[in-house]
Amino acid sequence: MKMNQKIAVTRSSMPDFEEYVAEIRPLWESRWLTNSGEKHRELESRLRAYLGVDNVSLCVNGHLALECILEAMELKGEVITTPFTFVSTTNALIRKGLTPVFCDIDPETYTIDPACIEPLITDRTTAILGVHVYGNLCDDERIAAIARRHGLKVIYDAAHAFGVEKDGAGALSMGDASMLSFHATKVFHCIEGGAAVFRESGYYDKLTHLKNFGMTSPTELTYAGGNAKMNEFCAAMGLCNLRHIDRAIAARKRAYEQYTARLSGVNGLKLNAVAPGVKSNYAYFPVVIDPAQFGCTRDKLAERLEEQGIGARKYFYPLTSTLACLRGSKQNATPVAERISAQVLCLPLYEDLDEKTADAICDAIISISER
Ligand code: T4K
Repeated sequence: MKMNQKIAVTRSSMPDFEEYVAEIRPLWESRWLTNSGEKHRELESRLRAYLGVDNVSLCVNGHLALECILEAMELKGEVITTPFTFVSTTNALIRKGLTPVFCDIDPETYTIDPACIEPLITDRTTAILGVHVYGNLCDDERIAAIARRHGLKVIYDAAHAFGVEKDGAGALSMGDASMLSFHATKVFHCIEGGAAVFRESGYYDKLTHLKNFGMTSPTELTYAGGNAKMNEFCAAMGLCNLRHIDRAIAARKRAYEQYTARLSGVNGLKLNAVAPGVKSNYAYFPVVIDPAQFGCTRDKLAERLEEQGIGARKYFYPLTSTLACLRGSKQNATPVAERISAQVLCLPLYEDLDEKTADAICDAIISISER
């Protein structure tokens, strides 16, 4: 069956139009459109309360938030990281003059495998950069223990982990710093946006200057900073979306559970598991296809779904260790990451994915597997 309308892998949540207009109306009066205005300050303070962290600094997007974090921490040398992520994570390291050292991933959570980290540590290693991919949390306890033993910093790319908690503690309480993405495709979005979250307030202050050209006052040019500030229109969108975030996550949960119920018996299809004690945000619905059992490869499944108007996406293929600028440099073997990257497919998941559409997507997958 072909869908009447193409179904994309995701679809931005939108507040009521009038609500957004009411939120931005004061900007016409104040003419204050950016540079840490009222909306920016209010969103930072509301996010601190919602996420339960003190040092949240809003940025223009998640990518630059991560670059600013690396800059604020003055990291040098090698950083142990995962190749199974959106290319932004690895690009941020390279663009800040750091060498990414790729570590394999855990076959269940798809996050950096702590058992593989220690053999990769050299005297040039300064940090570990994990990614809470799909909102699955890294094993912070084991990572923190390794970091303590070797005097390393721990940073998390938490682009997918907005609002995720483990045993009542927020994902952002992990590590020395975390980056959040508020891109239009994320569970919580500001059209474009992101944030840097720090354990230490000193880094927060520094990042606040770094994202505004490194000026500590109009006449003090302290750091060679760039421009990574969030504007007032994006902050206003964030304020609206934050009011409805619990409803958005509940709607995603419903669709997620529907997929789980319908697809859990399908041969050769491995579903993502929410770990015990974790409050998920249901950001993505990745499935891993074992072609021998499922009856066709991930690529074939993606192609057949596409023919029926279903836009599932290969998040994340290829591995970021295949980046052109890294070719020729020695790479560690990451066999689990390679396998998952070749077999994973993210199914459409968004707030207003209705029951009928989710059912039709499941029907399509089941019928492809039975062919
Ligand atoms: N780290 C990780 C682990 C990340 O996943 C990301 C971003 C980052 C870092 C960097 O954060 P940001 O700097 O972006 O804040 C998308 C997003 O652009 C990107 O933000 C996201 N990860 C990545 C996983 O996905 P594309 O190239 O797949 O997006 P695109 O344009 O194909 O959009 C996918 C679907 O989303 C569309 O088919 C329809 C829907 N969509 C898209 C847009 C742009 C909407 O509904 N509304 C929209 O405005 O990268």
